[in-house]
Amino acid sequence: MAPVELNGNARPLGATPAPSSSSNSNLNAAGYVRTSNILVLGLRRSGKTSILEVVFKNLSPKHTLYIDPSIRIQRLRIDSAIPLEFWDCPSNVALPTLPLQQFSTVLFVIDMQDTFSYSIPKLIDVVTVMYQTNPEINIEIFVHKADALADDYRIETYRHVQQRVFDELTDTNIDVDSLQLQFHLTSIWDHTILESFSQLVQRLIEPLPYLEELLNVFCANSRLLKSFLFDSNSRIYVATDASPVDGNTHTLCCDYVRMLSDFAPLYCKSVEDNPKDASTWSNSSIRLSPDTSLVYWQITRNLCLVVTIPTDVYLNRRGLIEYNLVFFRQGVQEILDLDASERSRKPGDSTSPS
Ligand SMILES: Nc1nc2c(ncn2[C@@H]2O[C@H](COP(=O)(O)OP(=O)(O)O)[C@@H](O)[C@H]2O)c(=O)[nH]1
Ligand SMILES: [Mg+2]
Repeated sequence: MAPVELNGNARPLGATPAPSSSSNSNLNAAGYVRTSNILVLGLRRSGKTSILEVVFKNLSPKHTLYIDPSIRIQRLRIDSAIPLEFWDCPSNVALPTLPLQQFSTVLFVIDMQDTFSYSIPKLIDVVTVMYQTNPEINIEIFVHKADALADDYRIETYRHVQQRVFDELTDTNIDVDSLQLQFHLTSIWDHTILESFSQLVQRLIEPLPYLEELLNVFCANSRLLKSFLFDSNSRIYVATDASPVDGNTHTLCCDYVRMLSDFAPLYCKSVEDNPKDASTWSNSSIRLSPDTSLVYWQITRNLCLVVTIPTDVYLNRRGLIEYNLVFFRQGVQEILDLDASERSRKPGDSTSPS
């Protein structure tokens, strides 16, 4: 069986460049899984713990006022499309005491309300040390608490921070052109934090091009307007199709996932017992306007797909779309299984996954 395009041509989703699969459901049995470790740094009170609590523990932003200052490193393990581990460090952590070669990303948080006289020199020190350890490390700079500044001043300050960081980096012996450095303007009070985290996590997902290609084919075959593959708990999107991300659509999709996740436990029983039985997975749709609908499908235990679609297409072709969805879900599962089996191989183990 092959998925069907709504314009009539059958086109197997399997024709995407997805790698062949090893469907191994017991990957952790050997006790080894390579996680992607993210070092979270910044000055005291810059907002590090708040960010992690809001994104991964669904803490309401207003409750971050009561978070105690971190006095020791707190490790937060997240099982999303890939296993992640965040190391939330107090501001006085000594970098040489950490296993620096284990980190694939540094997330550095700068408080926008700050004078930057301490935060930027500290950032430059961190980048210098991390670059010496691993020149390919991803440096993600969250210029944070954007909500606290007025619109005009916010953009000006954001540019000023970027300029100062680049100026100071050119005075070091780092090859700035080869540095994997990204700036994000963030606030826990809006969806910028989710958008920025999505970009951070996507850079760590090795099979991302395959997931994106699956989404592109699914969108084209099913006449979807926009699609996001979300991590259901955090509402980070782990992949999206090639069409541009519009902030309003993203916000709408995030809110929909949040609303459904909040209500789901009241009405449905857990699918943990039989995670591969698609008949028990949830789905939901809502008509946003006469012309556009929003549709949600659970894809795996942790992932869900949220799409915008012309309402008439959804009403008239729902059967075909859900037929295509079967292949999409299968493709996603195969890609994740393969990635998981790669991650369960010990370093230096040359045997290919079975
Ligand atoms: N206005 C505003 N305040 C924030 C934001 N993020 C965190 N905060 C506040 O910053 C303070 C310090 O946060 P905390 O997470 O403890 O900082 P940490 O020391 O870097 O872990 C708290 O009072 C938070 O409410 C934000 O996006 N906007
Ligand atoms: Mg903290």
